[in-house]
Amino acid sequence: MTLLKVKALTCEYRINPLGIDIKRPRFSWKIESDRRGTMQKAYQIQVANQEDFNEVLWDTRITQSDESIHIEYSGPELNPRKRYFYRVKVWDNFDRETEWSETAWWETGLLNSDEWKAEWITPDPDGIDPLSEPAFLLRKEFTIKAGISSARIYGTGVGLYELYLNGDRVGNELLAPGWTSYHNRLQYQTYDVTGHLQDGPNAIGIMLADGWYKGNLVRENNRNIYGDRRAAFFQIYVTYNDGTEEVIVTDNTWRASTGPILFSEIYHGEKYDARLEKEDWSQSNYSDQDWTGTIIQEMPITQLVAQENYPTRVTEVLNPIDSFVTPAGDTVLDMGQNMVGRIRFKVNAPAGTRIVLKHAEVLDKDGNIYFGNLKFAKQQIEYITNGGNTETYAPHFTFQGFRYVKVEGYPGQENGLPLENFMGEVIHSDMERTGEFDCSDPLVNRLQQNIVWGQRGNFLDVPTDCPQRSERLGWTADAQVFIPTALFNYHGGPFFTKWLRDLKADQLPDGNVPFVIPNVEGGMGSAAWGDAATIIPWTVYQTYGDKRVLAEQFDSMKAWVEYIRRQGKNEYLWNTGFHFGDWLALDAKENSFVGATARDFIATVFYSHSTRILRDAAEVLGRSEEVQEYSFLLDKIIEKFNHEFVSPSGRLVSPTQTAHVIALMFDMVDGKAKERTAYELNQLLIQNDYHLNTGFVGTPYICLALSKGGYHETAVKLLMKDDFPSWLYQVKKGATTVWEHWDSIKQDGSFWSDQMNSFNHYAYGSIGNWMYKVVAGIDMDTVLPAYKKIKIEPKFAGISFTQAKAAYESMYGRILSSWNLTNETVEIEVEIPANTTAEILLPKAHLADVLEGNKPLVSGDIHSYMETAEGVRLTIGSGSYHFRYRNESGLKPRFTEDTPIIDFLDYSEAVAVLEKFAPSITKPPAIFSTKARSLKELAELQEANLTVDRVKAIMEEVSKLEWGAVLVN
Ligand code: RAM
Repeated sequence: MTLLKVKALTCEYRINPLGIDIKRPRFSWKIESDRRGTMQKAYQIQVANQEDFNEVLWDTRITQSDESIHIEYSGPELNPRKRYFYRVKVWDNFDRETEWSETAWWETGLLNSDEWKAEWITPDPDGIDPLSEPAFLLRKEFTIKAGISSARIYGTGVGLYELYLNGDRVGNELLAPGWTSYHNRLQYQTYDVTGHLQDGPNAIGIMLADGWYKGNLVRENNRNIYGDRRAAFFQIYVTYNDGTEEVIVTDNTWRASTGPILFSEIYHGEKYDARLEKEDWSQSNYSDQDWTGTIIQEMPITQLVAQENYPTRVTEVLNPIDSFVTPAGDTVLDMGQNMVGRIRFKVNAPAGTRIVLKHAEVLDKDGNIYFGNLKFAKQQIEYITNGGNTETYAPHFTFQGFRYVKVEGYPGQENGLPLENFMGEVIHSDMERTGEFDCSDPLVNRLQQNIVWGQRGNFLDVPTDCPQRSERLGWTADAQVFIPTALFNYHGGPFFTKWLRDLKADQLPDGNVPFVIPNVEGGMGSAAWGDAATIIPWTVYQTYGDKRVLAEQFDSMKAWVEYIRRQGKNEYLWNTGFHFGDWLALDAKENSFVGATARDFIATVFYSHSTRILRDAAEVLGRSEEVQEYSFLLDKIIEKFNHEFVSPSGRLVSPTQTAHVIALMFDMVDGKAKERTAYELNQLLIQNDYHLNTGFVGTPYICLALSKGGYHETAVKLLMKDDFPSWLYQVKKGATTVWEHWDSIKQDGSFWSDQMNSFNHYAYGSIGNWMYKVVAGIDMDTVLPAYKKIKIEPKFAGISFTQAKAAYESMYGRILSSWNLTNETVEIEVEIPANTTAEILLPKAHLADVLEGNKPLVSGDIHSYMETAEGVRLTIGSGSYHFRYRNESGLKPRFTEDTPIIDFLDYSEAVAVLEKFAPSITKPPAIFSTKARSLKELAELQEANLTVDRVKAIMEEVSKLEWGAVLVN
């Protein structure tokens, strides 16, 4: 019996999605096989009304095809509010046939606006001031007959809501309905509440707060951006066993009140007086006599769309690692990680006790908690106890970005805080984790973790710049530079599909793109910012093979390129208008945010980049006229660019790192000019002792451009730098997320200006893409997107990396690339999912020398192989492979100042290593254990009385062994 199985069925990227309004949903699946080289030959999908598949609604029959992602439903028109079941079976190239997959389902939401019977309601202004701060409570009692078969709630609110039924919270989603371009698109959510209802009387309750809709956003006192009234819009469908149905909707029979939430704001936090809790307010038989009525609020419903993104949820709970009193006398909790979410705490105190939590990201150099960088955001939680019992509380309609929490008023805090009573709930869009990267360097691994934490903190329904200060906006460049990294770490299909629709909705009629999406800022039009309009759909398409996103966004992409084209006098250069330039680059003039790279240079490069993407998208979508049109435009832009910005001998007019980086990265130069650009870039880095000075525009691509231009060693050196400015500098300064500035904390421990200093900005985390793609070497042949044709080309460099490994869960399944270098051998492991093929490069390998699974290469599973100047190139089918060959890369873990210190676990292990590398040593010296990462650092640290001279002497000694352990006699 061999194994061939269809697994991981998804509909519109999701497992069993509830309440989607896509009329032709798409199915994807993965194939599990115990044979190498498995390809799908044919598939069959069946869709049925019932789980038993007795009546099949749509049957693709056996369809000869190797497609296993995004197969579009094309059966009879779908009904609203209905669950459909589907299953898949496949045949492979070994003539095997699978069983039917496990049955999966999706359920439609409301597919047309006329299915809405509800009204928008809000408290009667005669009873409750509609502009007042406290969160509203809305409730309604209703009676259900016996024999319910199912029940659903569809609903939404402006600003944010929480839903309750019969005293229980419904669902675990937070900050619903999420943030969109509200006037154009407002998401509604669907809840299966069958289990919440009971025969007889029931009650529904809704809490309603300001949120992004009408709370503070952007600048202080900038309120009511979308509207000044909160409102709710809900519809309950109860279906009975006999097929009859009952509908309960929001209307003016609902009752309204305020409750314990006196104030709740995204930036500022929440104020909650537990004494004002209305016990049982969402239960039946609660007396709401003293509540006020509700009125119908005239608001459109045509903007309603079913939830598109993954819901925002608590995805992890962190326990504080410490609490302490600062020199200024504040009692502070340390969560050990700069996180985004909220604190849940327990307390037992007399009624009326006021507990205040103030959240911050860092401590200043004196060890005091630092609130300066929050700008107007208060990030403050105030809780007033009800008294009597142990109370548990976490805020409802807000989130904080913090590692440290100043606690005031907690009973007995002068004797230390009971850590077990505090929990850090991490909150973000609940995406599937798809990528892992690790390597032999612990600081690089910490950087990778910081990048992931940066993504978690800033993927809270929209991709934001930062999660702590009074900003937290969907800055387009930040999202654009980070998306390649983001899509390695997490599945971002639904997340970006939603955001792109908002981008399209907020784009101006002339094609101009706002700085932030959803657009609450006003500004627009900068190069590298607006280009999110093309880069993001293209990256989503490449990563997931999602042609629909591309088709949906095509007009928006084109409008952006055409917008640029109309700017200024020269159709082929972009040298007018406002641009952020190489934002926050270190080659900026004193007191300027903008790096030295000429802004028209950057703008023209991005004009070309967007045009190329548009051309390629047109190609994918079969729009041949546009292919021609934009190929022509692209050629012209590149020609003009060379005329304007490149000297006849191939020198760039803008002599900065960033200019060289983007010219290389986006193929602006060719031939000799390209070689020279790469050479000059390398020179610029050598002159700068391998330190970068790039900003938002250059940083994401600097290592990619170096590796691509033939200077991979330089790229690695850049990453491995740990003094200012570098990625590892911040890691060494204790960062647990990625900073906005290279010097958010300066070398002397002081901070960059309060005005704009986020410790959780993912833009510079864009280096992650290079780590996955180049260091570990997981890439794709872009002609067949979504990793249908995988390319694995690891790149070794220096002794800093002796090992690297990346795994990525693609649409087809898991891809692995892992390599390990020793003095003698190179080992490379790869995993290729079924229904894909891969091209592998074994760098610096000789054919005669390569073993796969301990055997010489033979054709078969290995489709082809040949020796080239770079090494052995192979094409293989799916499966796991283990290659081994002699290390002739010239990259041996030899000994230098930067040699990592190997931590031996025990004495016998050390002896074994010594025996292996220095057979002549009979009596091994003592093993020195140190916190230093390299000898150089050890010398700096002067641990255990080791003077620099002593370290040097040891280095000499050890260098003979070609091994990096620190050994002292
Ligand atoms: C800052 C944001 C963002 C950047 C803009 C230009 O306010 O934090 O990172 O894109 O400026």
